[in-house]
Amino acid sequence: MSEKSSNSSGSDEDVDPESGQPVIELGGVLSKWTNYIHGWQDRWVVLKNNTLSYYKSEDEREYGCRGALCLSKAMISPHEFDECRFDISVNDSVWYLRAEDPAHRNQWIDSIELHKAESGYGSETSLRRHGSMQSLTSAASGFSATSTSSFKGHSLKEKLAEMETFRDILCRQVDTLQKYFDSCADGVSKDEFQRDRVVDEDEDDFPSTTRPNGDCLHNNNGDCLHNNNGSKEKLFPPASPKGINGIDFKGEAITFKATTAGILSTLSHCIELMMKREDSWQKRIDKELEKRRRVEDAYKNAMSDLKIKSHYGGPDYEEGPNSLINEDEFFDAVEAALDRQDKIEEESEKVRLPRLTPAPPVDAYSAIANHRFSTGPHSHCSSLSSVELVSASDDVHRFSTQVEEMVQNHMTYSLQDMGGDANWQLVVEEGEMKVYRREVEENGIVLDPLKATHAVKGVTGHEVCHYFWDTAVRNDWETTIENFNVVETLSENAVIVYQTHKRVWPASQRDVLYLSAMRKILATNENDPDTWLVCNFSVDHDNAPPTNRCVRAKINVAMICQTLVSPPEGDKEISRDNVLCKITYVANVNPGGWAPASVLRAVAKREYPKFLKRFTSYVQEKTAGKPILF
Ligand code: 9N3
Repeated sequence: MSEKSSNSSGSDEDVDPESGQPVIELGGVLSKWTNYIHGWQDRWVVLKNNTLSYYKSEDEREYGCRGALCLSKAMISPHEFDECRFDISVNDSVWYLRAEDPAHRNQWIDSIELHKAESGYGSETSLRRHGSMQSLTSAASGFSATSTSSFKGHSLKEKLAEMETFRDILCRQVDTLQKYFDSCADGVSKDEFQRDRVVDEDEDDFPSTTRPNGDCLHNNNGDCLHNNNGSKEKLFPPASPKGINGIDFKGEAITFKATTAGILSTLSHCIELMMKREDSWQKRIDKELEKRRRVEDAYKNAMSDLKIKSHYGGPDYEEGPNSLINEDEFFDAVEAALDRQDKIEEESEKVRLPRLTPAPPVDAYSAIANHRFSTGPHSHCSSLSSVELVSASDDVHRFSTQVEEMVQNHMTYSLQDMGGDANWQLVVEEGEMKVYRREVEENGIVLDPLKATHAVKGVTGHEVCHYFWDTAVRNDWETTIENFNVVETLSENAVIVYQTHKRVWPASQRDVLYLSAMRKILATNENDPDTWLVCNFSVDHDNAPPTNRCVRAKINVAMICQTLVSPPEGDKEISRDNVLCKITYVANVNPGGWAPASVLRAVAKREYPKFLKRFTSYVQEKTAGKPILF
């Protein structure tokens, strides 16, 4: 579609006879207004020899030009609104031209102006070789043939420009007509009226083109062929000044002009309004789009939340190496679960009847007298019968050696003062209770050994150990267990227990299978107190339920107690006011599984002190007002 033509300087075809310089010819396609019927038509326009001429197409140049304008007195006016348009007028003749785009229009205007200056007044040689002429030559290659349809309805502005063109044309028509009528009325000769006019042979209404010889072509009747209407008929017969058939043509024309001007201003007003509306709609669309984007984001988030929630309780959202919950979420969830458990506990505590207080001990004295040798819990202590617990030899079973070893270890190591050992850190201190731990991890599993010391008034070590060991009262103080059962009773002071801990979601549920033995260790030195202890340590057992639902935790726990008796005043009997139980509680728990370290540590820090307080208070409560069991 794009066409160009130029005789570059140096071509020997055309040489300026005056300067001897080659003549530059520029050509390109422009849309040219023809008439109402044919509208804008692509034409091959040539700029040469101070003349702008046009041809139907480049190929049809040989058939001669359809019109030409001498540029000497030509006025070039870029259109006010239509950026592609420019008009060239010489006297009353106007060509309405349209370039492909504003850039091309400007190039055309520039080169026509330059060409004018060059051929008219300028120093030709300098201008001829002017860079811009060269660049125009190449720019001309970009002048493309623009079809009429491409201008249709592109934008409201363009429509307005077209309307304006219509109006210009109409006005000129009116002027022409008026002149015609005026001349008819004044009896002015047709020749005079048409003096500058040349017939434009093509379909174009405008312009009437100046011919080099200034002649006007006439038909056989002597009328000017050109009538501005495209029809080559005789227009009107000469008429009176009042107009043909009494019509006031002048008045009509004025009205016509005014009307069309009104139409234009109304249209431009409409455009303004429409543009404003377009702006506001655009803003609304932008807003809506932004809203939509936000809603879509929210929707996406909600969906993924829902996905997570719908999987909660599923394997991906609980404890495990591939858990989708991060440590913080895990932590929060565990805290929340423990809080819930505490609350439930509190509620059930409120409705629970006061614990049944068994009958007071039968023989408090003998208990005190005998405590060094053989002590059995009093009848009030539990359903268990009195047990002789002097030495391990009285209590033989297949785990005896293991128990003995555990007991010895606890006696040797667990009772050791950890003062000065920087590895032990005090985590909680509340009254007499001090809780320490040593941070130990093995393969990412927290094994932190725990050690707590406590001094509990009014109770003995025997009592403390009894309540800690006796499964019959386990549910009275133990709040972390969901279920337990004695798998085997090894002897009167040794049992194998299987227990499931309450699940602390999202951590997996734990169970423990352990041997629980109670022992009294006589002091070697008469001034030292005897030691009562319970040790709970994990063992295997054939009757134990399989670990299917739970993660098996391993424990090695000891409750080690020594009773301090202060001498009673005067000849008073020893009362509970005179006894104090020194407790050393050690716990080594391997929780197994994959629970995050921070979570386990937080649980330990929270649960151990809670257990110690609750348990020791329970023992105090249980023994209060009862004979002392030494
Ligand atoms: C922990 C159990 C678990 C976790 C125990 C077991 C535990 C401790 C004390 C037994 O003194 S006992 O022998 C009294 C008898 O019941 C004894 C403590 C830590 C986390 C505090 C180390 C397993 C339950 C659990 C807790 C948290 N599972 C997952 C997260």
